[in-house]
Amino acid sequence: MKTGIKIISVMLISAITSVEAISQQKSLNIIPKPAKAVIEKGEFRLTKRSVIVTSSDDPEFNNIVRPIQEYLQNICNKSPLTLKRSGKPSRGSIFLKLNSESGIQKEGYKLSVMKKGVVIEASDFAGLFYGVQSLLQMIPVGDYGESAIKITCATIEDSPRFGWRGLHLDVCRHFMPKEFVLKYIDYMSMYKFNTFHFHLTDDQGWRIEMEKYPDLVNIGSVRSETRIGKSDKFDGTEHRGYFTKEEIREIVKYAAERYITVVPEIEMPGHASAALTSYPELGCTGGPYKVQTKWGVFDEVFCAGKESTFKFLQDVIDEVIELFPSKFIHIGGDECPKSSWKSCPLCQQRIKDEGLSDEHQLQSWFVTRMEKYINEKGRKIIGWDEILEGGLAPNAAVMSWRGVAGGIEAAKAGHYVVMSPGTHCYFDHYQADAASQPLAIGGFTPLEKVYGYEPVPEELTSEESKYIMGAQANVWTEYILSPEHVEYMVYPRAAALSEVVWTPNEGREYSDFKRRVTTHTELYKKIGINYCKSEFEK
Ligand code: TNX
Repeated sequence: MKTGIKIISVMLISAITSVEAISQQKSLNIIPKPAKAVIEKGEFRLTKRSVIVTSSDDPEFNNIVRPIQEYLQNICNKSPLTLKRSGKPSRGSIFLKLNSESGIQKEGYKLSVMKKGVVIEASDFAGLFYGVQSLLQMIPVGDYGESAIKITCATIEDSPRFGWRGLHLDVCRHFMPKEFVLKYIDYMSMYKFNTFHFHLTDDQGWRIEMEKYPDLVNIGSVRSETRIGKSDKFDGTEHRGYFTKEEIREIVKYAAERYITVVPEIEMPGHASAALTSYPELGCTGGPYKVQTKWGVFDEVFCAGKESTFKFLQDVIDEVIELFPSKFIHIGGDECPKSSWKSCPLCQQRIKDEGLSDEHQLQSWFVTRMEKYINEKGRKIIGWDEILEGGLAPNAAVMSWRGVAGGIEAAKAGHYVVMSPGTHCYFDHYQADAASQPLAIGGFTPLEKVYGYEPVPEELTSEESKYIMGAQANVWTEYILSPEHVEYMVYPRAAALSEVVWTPNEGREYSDFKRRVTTHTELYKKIGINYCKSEFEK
């Protein structure tokens, strides 16, 4: 009797295991999860006879073909496929079809994996690029050599929920080399992020070369030492680094080839110590200032009373606009203490002359003046939610970081918003029990919390919700000293956020995501992304 039960239970367990194995195999494991996906019977076999065919000879197809070839070579250990430009689909081919009449939404795609071949169709190149990302994620990670790659047949119709799917990187607190920035952008594109917010200036370092103001990097990109962790000690070691214009151009081009817009952030009026150290005459007291060696908020800010401040900032913006084709220029606007303006005769005079009531309005006047200049150049400004204080500049978009209240207020007033609340979108926060983690700034934002984020606040009507452009995660590097550490803080949380900003809510479920992201850790290992393993060791 006992043996009988044992046999039945063994049979049951093995039956469960084999069903699991099949469903595991049959699951597409795509992140972010596509809006619609149907698994079909059979599989497509990618062999060395397979070819890539493009629907025209437009050179932009290079951006679409390149990731396929690189993935096959570097991840699957296969030779590149033959490329036929401007052909028709043939048996066994991957056909890339650009069709502006397809009715497929911007950045969307239709992917059909059939036994006889693969077709990816889109109405723009970004859509084709995302179709390719999905296809590549359907290849089980492995070393294929001479064997065929089998891809489960499926039909996918997909397009993003939001137009702003962002990740940010602070290269001021700790400088990150160009090679890493490129890698960061490349991995973003795998998860269909389309906006890279590049935080380039802050109290602890100015990181972008400006021709008119060479001291911004000669002086402003160097700090004498850095506070060690949260201790009272300093490391006694100089920290320096900046991007030349040439490097910036390379980054912008590399990102564009992956359908990612680089939004530069030039901080004003606060977080300006590095700029003021380089050009002390731009501060209220004239200095001396120093490139800060610890973290926090500093009283030294750009003087709002001097015309030379605006001449300087406009010159900087001219050079920035020339480098970055983005529609938005981020002007910071956060954490600007008002004490130096309070005791500055020129700032007080400005308040009087402009009929302003206080220093908050002076900040608003400052930002509005810069906005006008930037608008005249055909661009828009976006700033942290402090730019709401004292009145929002007329065309400004708001990045809501101190919770969601700023985002709600701005959307209700008809301004565009990017949601990035500290509660869910700060990847400098802990992602697991602090005792098990490298030192972080604080907070607690584990994978499931990120996954559970809803960028459209309940307080908004459907009309107002249209102003929510999307969401992004911020990666501040006060306590993140190296590229490896950045990756550790970002992965796997970026995978969770990618689904928040891409997938319709109805299709999202954490346990299903968790299963898929677990399969992605194989990919992380293979490509060498340093990720946090805490969630996978439970
Ligand atoms: C607040 S978010 C800041 C940054 C810090 C960050 C640390 C924002 C607009 N300002 O300067 O690095 O907190 O989490």
